[in-house]
Amino acid sequence: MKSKNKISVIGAGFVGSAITFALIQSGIASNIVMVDLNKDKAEGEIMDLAHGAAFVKSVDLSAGDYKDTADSDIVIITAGAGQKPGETRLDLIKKNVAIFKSMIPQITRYSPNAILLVVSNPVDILTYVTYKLSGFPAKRVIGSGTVLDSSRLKYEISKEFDLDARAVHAYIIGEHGDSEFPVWSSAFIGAISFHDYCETNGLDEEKLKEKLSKNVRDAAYLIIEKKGYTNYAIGLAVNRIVEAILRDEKSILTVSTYNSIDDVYYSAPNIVGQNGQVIKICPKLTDLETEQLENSKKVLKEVLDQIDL
Ligand code: 6V0
Repeated sequence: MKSKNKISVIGAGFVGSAITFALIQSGIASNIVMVDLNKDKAEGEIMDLAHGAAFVKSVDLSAGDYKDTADSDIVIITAGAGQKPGETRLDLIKKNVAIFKSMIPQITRYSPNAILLVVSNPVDILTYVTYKLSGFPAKRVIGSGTVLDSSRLKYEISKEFDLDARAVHAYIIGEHGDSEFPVWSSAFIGAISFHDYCETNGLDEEKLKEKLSKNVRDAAYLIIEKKGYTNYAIGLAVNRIVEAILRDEKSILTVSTYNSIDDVYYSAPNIVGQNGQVIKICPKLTDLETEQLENSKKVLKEVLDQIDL
């Protein structure tokens, strides 16, 4: 690991703050800069976080402007507008694309060698937009994608089977959104396939798959219904991606990456290291899963076709 790791977090809202909190706890960064249109918000968050100095590893925290993000190793983008009443999903996307058009040139001007890690939603669309606007190689522009959703799936399986979530290997792939789906054919509990585990334990596999998939798909909606937003688990997920990059771990994470054949960003298991994406290593899919992935790409392409870049 390099002796100095500089990370900039753009957007000091619920998500940007939770990510920064997770980064501070993990001690992975030596320097974190927060930028927000609302300067007071960024300053307030940084002051609050900085007062934990006595309990965490040394880290230089500041709120600033784009020039203060210069030479970042990673720039995490969480800024974005929220959906207003009466606004369609497409209106919101167009508004966020406009925000990205103003933000990305300022980020790339000061950190031409950074890895850009997009978290703002719709994450696959905005990661594509960031790739196009930045002119960076695709491997250095990645989205948090379905890293959080895969963690939700591992959690659901682990609760069902009363196991450690870290013993579960299972992926949600495709769009980070309604068309995402679990790759059940390559889900493993330790070294035992999900299918074999269900069979050995006399469980109704199809019923379980349906229940667990639904719980993952509904998770964000349910949390938003109850508390208005989601932030802590995405904070931990982004910290995990940052660790994989800065430590050059070559970890396998379902980040959103570019597919040049279809000209679209979507999530699949990817090896992640110090240069960003190393390679996509999507498992062999069943016919149904292939169909689901094609549908997910189609959903994303249809949105991209309606955006002017
Ligand atoms: P929030 O609390 O409204 O924060 C957004 C912040 O962005 C605010 O502080 C704004 O001031 C700031 N902002 C707006 N425009 C600009 C700009 N031009 N430059 C700098 N800052 C700006 O939202 P929250 O933090 O809850 O969510 C942020 C984004 O993350 C949203 O798009 C969410 O949908 C998305 N999430 C993505 C997840 C994922 O898994 N990818 C998970 C949760 C949320």
